[in-house]
Amino acid sequence: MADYEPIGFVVHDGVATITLNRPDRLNSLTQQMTRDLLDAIKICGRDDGIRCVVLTGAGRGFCAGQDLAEFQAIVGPVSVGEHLRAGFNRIVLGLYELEKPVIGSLNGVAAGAGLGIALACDLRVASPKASLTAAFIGIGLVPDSGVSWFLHQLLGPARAFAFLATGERVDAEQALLLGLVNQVVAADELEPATQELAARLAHGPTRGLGLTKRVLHHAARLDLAQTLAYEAMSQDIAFATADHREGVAAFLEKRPPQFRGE
Ligand code: LHQ
Repeated sequence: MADYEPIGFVVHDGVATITLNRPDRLNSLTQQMTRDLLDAIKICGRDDGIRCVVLTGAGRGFCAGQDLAEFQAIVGPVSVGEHLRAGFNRIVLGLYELEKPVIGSLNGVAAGAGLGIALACDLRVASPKASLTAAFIGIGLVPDSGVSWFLHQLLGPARAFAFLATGERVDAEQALLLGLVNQVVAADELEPATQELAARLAHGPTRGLGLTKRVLHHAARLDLAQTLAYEAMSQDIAFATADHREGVAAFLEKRPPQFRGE
């Protein structure tokens, strides 16, 4: 397996844990990190042994978005749009489209593109030390990395605009109230609570979970009739899995199911 320096990548018992690892810069993203993160996401997609992905940050930040110092040095030959298309857009879509559950374990601040990456995860567990800010407006930019899309979905247009226009930094409890995170746990509980949730998901019916993710994504942009059709089509696929048969057998035999992700 590749040796990731600016990011950690550990696989244990079906759970891949990716750790953004530039703590002195709040894990702001360099080109190297972006490439390594894309590699790690690709491995997570291809390896059937990985059944849940955890994304977290080392130190006191989750991810402060683009490394602004590095960007000063690289912008010019490469436009901002090209930079986004080649990097952050692929990270965000990669996480979103991964047909496995992805947990964002928010240890600290998520800002700018780092917020986009956090919101591209399916679930967010936060420490009280976590905070969320769009940050773009602070440097005169518009939201990128999917932040406008996710906030529109999670907050609705008015609250999304307020959050984006003010660059407000919300703490974990506010984020919970707003529905931006699923759960807040004590700082020293973040890792065990995240890994416990990840282990549960990694022992789940992986195809069913991946399809559930896909069905929800389609429901966000289809009308009811189209969603019903898409659900029915997806159910044909889920119905044909070994995990479905195991789930029914376990129910009838009154025992816990042993899902194998098949
Ligand atoms: C950083 C960063 C950082 C470098 C903290 N870069 N050093 C797309 C395309 C093109 C261009 C631009 O970007 C994008 C997408 C984006 O992501 S745009 C948004 C970029 N991110 C930001 O604007 C956030 C900048 N950071 C901040 O506003 C604050 O650092 C936050 C609110 C995240 C955290 O504040 P504090 O907790 O007070 O920490 P701090 O500011 O003291 O940061 C700690 C260190 O990390 C500090 O360095 P120092 O040498 O003074 O200890 C910061 O300079 C460094 N750092 N973010 N993005």
